[in-house]
Amino acid sequence: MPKKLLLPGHNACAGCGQLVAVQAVMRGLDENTIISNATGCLEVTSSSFQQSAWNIPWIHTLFESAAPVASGILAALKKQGKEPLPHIVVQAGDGGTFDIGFGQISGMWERNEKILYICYDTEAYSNTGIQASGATPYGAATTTTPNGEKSIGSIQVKKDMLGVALAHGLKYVAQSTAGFPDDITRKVKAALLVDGPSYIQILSPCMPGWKIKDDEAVLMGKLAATTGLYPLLEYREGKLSASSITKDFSAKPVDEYLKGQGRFKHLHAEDLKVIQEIANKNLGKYCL
Ligand SMILES: Cc1ncc(C[n+]2csc(CCOP(=O)(O)OP(=O)(O)O)c2C)c(N)n1
Repeated sequence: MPKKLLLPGHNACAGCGQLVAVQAVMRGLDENTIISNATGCLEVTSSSFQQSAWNIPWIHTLFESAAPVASGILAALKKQGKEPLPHIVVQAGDGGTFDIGFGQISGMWERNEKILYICYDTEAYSNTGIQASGATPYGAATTTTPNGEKSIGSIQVKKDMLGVALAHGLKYVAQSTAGFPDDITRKVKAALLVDGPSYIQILSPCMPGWKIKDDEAVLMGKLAATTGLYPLLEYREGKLSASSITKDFSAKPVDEYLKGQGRFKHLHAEDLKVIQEIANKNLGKYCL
């Protein structure tokens, strides 16, 4: 039996989409792994003081420093002549990735180091009470973008972090969702084979943030992909090499994904049209 890298006993919400994704990531790694983990839900729920659910070397870093800490670990191990080098993995939420750690990630990618960066995208700062981040989608109500008489919630368009990663020349960039754990595990294994930096972004439904039921995280992860809003993607050497959107793909209407989530329930028909348009664009952009 392979060693379990994240043990039972963490205190994430029962049914947490991020934890489904994390367990799928861990199945793609092995015990020769060191993790640099930014502040956020995953860090808080897996390492309450005096306890840790981690069964491998794991370091909690400042919110903004997960990437440079990973670089430092790699540099130190190289200096020591460590062979084989462990897999160096960064884990962070979308707040730590799209916003607060953004500049430092760019520096790490510039250095062209063999580090796998995983972003668990809950589309908000979940741990501090669902504030909007650069990953929050159009129309979502958060505590900093509340809906109201004159507001539909967030009016920003989600930042294209995959595009940012590709612009740094990464040889492996992928996207998945907690609705497809085997896809996540496969992508982690593929990323580890690349000689250089890699980035995987995983949509991780959050029950309190999305206002969904405890058993709906995986369903929402599936619907995100099958509506075309969050397709499963893989780029190798800068080129789209795998996509859940193919020429004969027939997308479900976005309403099927949005209607089950409290964060979107205030939206009107004209707002849904805007979101449908975002999905339609994806159907063209990511079609293989
Ligand atoms: C520099 C800095 N700013 C803000 C905080 C407060 N803070 C701690 S966790 C957190 C939310 C993390 O959000 P995200 O990175 O999206 O991860 P999630 O909790 O959603 O998994 C915030 C804002 C902090 N610790 N450090």
